[in-house]
Amino acid sequence: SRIVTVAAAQLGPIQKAETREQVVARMLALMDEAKAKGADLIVYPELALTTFFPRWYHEDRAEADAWFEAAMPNPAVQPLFDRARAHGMGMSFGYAELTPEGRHFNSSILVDKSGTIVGKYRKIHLPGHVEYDPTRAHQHLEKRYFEPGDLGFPVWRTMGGLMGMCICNDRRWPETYRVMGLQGVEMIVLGFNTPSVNGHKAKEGMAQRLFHHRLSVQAGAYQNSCWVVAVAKAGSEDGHHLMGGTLIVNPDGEIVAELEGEADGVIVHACDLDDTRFGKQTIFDFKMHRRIEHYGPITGQ
Ligand code: CDT
Repeated sequence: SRIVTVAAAQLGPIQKAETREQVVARMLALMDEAKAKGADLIVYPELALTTFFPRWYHEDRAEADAWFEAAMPNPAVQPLFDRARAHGMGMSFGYAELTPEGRHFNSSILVDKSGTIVGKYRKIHLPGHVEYDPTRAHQHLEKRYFEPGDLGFPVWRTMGGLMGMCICNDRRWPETYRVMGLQGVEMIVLGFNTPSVNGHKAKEGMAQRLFHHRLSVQAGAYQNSCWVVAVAKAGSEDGHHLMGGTLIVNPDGEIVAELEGEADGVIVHACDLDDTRFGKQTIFDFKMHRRIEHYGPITGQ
């Protein structure tokens, strides 16, 4: 067996006025709790360091740069890197990335147990819209503030396995998992910020949103025979509610751990990466069973 003991570290709400330093203090407390529970990898949500700022409209986009990190690590997050290394723990979290060339991405990183950034992912499926939309119950301006990721869906051999990342809306797209599945991915980690109501569709409430969330990650895990660790930022941010639903799914698509509630908290599970073997060698042996001659329309051919 090859065990990765993973902690899914949900963050409760982060208000607009909260600083990086305040959030990092909360993340450190979760990291210590994860360590006490035996974790060797901790996973935090999408845009973990700030409120979910794409709900706020800045007419002048440059103003929104205050939500972005121009360097990673930087002094505000250095304590996370130091503590994780001291604990001998890997880590993944999401943040808004501002590159030296002035490009903007919704990104996440994978940090190994020595504190080295071994992987970076830039969110590919950006939901929402570019301009202020008065017909919506709330704004979702990811398409205004970020460009689509340009790094594809790589996987990394680290911490004893083949690891991949995606972010929030990506989890609803089967292609996300399959591109990593084709590279043999054994564990996918992802963070999300999902408003508990649909800004367009009044009838889609939290129960249905939680259902679609579980459906997506359970299907992705099963159909690619991999572990999926999905971590929420949850609760009411300045009156805007985000659903919870932090959970860990095994390669059979079963939920093995799920966090109750919408506050800061961790769930820990010992994931055996060898449990991915059976599915990958049988029904989802892609080399043996895929019929790509019929898949052209998926890639626009
Ligand atoms: N952060 C993020 O991608 N949230 C989306 C909300 C979809 S509604 C615009 C999600 O897929 O959960």
